[in-house]
Amino acid sequence: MKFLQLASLFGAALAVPAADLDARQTCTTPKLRKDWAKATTAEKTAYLNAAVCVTKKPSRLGLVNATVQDDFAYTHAILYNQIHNFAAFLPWHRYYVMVYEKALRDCGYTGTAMYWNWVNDWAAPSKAAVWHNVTGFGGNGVETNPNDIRKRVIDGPFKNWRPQFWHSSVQPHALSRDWSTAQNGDPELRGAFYSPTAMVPVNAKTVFDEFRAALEDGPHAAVHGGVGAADDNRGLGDMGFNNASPSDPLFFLHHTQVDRLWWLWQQQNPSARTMEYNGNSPSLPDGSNGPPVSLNDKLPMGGLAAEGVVRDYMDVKSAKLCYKY
Ligand SMILES: [Cu+2]
Repeated sequence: MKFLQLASLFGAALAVPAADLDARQTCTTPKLRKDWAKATTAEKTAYLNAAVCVTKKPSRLGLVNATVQDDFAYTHAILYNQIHNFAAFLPWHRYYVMVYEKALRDCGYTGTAMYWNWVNDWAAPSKAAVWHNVTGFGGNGVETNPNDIRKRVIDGPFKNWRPQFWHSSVQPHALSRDWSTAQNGDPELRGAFYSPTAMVPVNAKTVFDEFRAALEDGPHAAVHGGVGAADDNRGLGDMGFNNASPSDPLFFLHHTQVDRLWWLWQQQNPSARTMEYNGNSPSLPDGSNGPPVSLNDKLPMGGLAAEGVVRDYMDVKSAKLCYKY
């Protein structure tokens, strides 16, 4: 704004038109990220075509027999302890989803990341639009190989997709999902853990790192486990308790929703919360608390993209992000 005032004062004396500077340095037209359930068939098809393309393009990191999708899973797996269970979880995954959105664009997509609003689907998550076999990501996995405990996804656009990584090791396998079933008191796909009622105490947190912990450990973990692991101890699907969970393209709809919930929390008090960042870094090897986090902390992205700085990924309308929900 200050610049525009100067521009009007000095008028023609300026060498660079104000509009050009705005486009480079600020976010003037944030792109809207949509709810998968409300997107049109054409929008879903465009997204899925690009997402399939990402699972077919050769690795840019030079990983053997791997694709760009594997690059994402690998990067998430090797950085795992630097990006989970403390404050960086939220800005790191915000940046990471943006890098994936760029990968979709490299595959011809012109839209934005989309989200699975699982809060709306909590009562019957298996009926969610994201599982559709044509306009979604395919459904639950089934046992197709008695020698493999994983359950293979056999419908939808990713039925032939073979991720390279399982946890942090090379272990080529068919994309797998193993929805938790409504048994033994465990609700279908763990829906009760991300119902509107379950979200109340999460959204009521008033300190950033308490909100982050409640969101990460509660609904975020429930969706990973609900989609990817009927058995917590083994993890039978890619989305389950698996460092390489981004092998399932659905990961990015899940994490865009996590990102949106953070944004909604920030919007409850934007002036205080947009740049609110606190808590401790991971514990040190001797077991003592890590140092307090800072907005100047780095966000490593492996070879996927340039290293980021937390402060650039706090505000969705920052120059590096520029989107809205
Ligand atoms: Cu993660």
